[in-house]
Amino acid sequence: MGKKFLGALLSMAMVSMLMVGCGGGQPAATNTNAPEGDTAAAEETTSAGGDGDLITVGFSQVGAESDWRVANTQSMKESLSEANGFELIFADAQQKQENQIKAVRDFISQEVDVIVIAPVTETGWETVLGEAKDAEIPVIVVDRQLDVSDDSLYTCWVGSDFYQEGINAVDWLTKYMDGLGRGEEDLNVAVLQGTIGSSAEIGRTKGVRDELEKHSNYKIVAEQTGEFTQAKGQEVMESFLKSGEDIDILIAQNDNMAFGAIDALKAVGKDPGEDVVIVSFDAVKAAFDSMIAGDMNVSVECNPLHGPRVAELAKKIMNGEEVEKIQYVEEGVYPADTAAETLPSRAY
Ligand code: GZL
Repeated sequence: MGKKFLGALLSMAMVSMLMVGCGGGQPAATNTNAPEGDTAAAEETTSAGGDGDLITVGFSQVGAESDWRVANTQSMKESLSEANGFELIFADAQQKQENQIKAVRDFISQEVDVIVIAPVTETGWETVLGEAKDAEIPVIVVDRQLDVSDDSLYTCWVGSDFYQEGINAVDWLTKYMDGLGRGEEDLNVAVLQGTIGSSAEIGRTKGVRDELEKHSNYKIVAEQTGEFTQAKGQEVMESFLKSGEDIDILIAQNDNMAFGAIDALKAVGKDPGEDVVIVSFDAVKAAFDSMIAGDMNVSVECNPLHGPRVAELAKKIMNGEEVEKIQYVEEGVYPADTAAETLPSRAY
C-alpha cells in the first residue's frame, strides 16, 4: 500500500472534523506502513496524483464478449492512463468469476491503491472483497452490480439502471406495434437473455417481464441465455426457430446476440425487422448499421463510457473525499427511423 493512504486519511480526518461523513462506502484507508509521526511523508502524498505519484489501479474486466465490452475497456484504459495520473493493471477474466477473484487477490498482493471490478455475476464476492477490505484497499464497482450482505465491502458503484432499460424497451415496443396497427394482436415474444445472474440480465429480464405483464396480448414463448455473444445468440435463435413457435418479436439483451439472431432469421428466409420485430440493448455503432439496413428496429442504450467517472472517483477516494454510493450513467432509446442521422454522433 502506498504512502498515499496516510495522506488521504489525514485529509479525511480534517474533512470529517468539519462535516458529518456520509455517502456510505469504505473510508480511505489508514496507511499501516508509514512510520509513526511521518506527517511529512503523509502531507507529501495528501493530494494523491497531484504530486507526480501515480495512482495504481487494478481493474478486473469481465472479458471481451461484446462490442459494448470492448468500448467499456477502451474508455477505462483511456481514462486510467499515466497522462491522467494512473498506473493501470488490467486483467481480462474471459467471463469467468474465478479469474476475477484471482485477479483481485493479485491486486491485493501488489498493494494497489484502488481496485476496480466489473463483476461478471452478482454473487460470490463476499470473501475476496473482505480480503480487500482487510488490506484497506478501496473497491470501485463498475457496470454490473454486486449482491453482498455488507455494502461497506465496496466504496461505490457506477453503471446503468438495467431494470429501467427493460421498461424502456417494452414501452417503445408497445408504442411501435400500436403504430403498425398490431397493438391488439396476440403477439409471441422470444427473449435472448444475457449471462444468467449478471445485473444486466437480471434487470432487463425483470423490467421486460413487468412491463409486458401490463399487455396481456404479448406472450413470452421462448427465453434462454445467449451469454451476450453473437455466436451463442445465433445458436439459440436457431433452436427457437426449430421449435416451430411463431415468433413475432425478439428481445435480445444485447446487440451482439441480436446480430446472431438476425443471421439465424435470414438463414431460414425470414426478414428481420419486418417478419420479426427486433428489440435490442447496448446501442453500439454496429447496431445503428443494422437499423439502417432494416434488420433491427430499436436499440436501448447501455452506456459503456465509465472511464472518466471512475478516474474522477479514484482521485476523490485517494484524496479522502466522500463519494456517492450509487452513480447511474445517462442513457437513451435509439429507434431505426433516426439511426442514420444519429450514427455520426455515436462515441462507441
Ligand atoms: C451491460 C453490460 C452487458 C452489455 C453486454 O452493462 O454488463 O455486458 O449489455 C455486455 O453487451 O456483454
